[in-house]
Amino acid sequence: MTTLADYPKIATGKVRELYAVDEDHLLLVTSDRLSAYDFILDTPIPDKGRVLTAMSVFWFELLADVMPNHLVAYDDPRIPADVRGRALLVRRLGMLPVEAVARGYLTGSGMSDYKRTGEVCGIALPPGLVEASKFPEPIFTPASKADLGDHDENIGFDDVVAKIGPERAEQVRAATLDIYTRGAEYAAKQGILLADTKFEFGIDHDGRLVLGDEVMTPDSSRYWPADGYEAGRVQPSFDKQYVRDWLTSSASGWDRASNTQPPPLPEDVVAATRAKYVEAYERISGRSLADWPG
Ligand code: Q0Q
Repeated sequence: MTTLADYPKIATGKVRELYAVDEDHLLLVTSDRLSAYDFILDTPIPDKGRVLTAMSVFWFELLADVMPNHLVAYDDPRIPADVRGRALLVRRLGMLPVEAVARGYLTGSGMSDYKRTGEVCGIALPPGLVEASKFPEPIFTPASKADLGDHDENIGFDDVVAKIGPERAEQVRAATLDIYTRGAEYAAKQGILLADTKFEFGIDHDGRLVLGDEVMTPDSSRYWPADGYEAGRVQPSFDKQYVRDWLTSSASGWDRASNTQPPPLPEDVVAATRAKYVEAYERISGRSLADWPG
């Protein structure tokens, strides 16, 4: 019987781990951990790992006709029972050293760069944009891969060319914008705005560009409710708002400025947050989480 201990751990993220299965395969495991205000919270969100794994599989399957991906299996004897449903067996790729970010709206580090320079990643934007302004067209805003705990640094297209060459850079930009556009249009029909997202690409043995990592999940993307969307203010997070509101309320006793570990979450906040993850998956995919392994 296969267990996780059989596989060497080769990478650790904030909420995910990566294990080596064999020469050609890896196991990408997503935990129930939630990150807020740059802290990994003490309280897990039950089924978050399963929902985000099921979400990536939904997008891999929907996009398979336009973009090769690294998914081999999500229910396979090589996947240990204790992580089944929140683990993906994937092909080992030569990962490109670029965070391939697409943005449909102005927010976060994009807004910070815009305020400072009128640009994001060297792309000049029209004057007068405000928080959460929707761009006329999505923009490719790559970032360099930061170490665990650091924020990625926005870079220009020329920096991407310097890292991976002009042809690959063009290919990554085109794929990033195409996949994001498809995902954002699909999600918008279900009342969820994908404001931005981060992809990771790799190269397979045949030299093909392959979509890796997780895909358009609430951890790799900003999910906003379409209901109530209004440019000019910070939008609520579809999935993380209950946690953010409780942590910054007097009820938590936590001071964000203290830079101390946030307190454990109350059960009602955990339950409401779990429900939002399940809702996002079921609304976008049209599938029931009950039908997902684990
Ligand atoms: C690979 N990561 C991410 C990561 C820490 C995940 C390397 N198919 C692949 C993949 C994928 N996906 C990777 N390497 C080779 N082939 C993915 C950023 C980092 C924990 C989980 N790092």
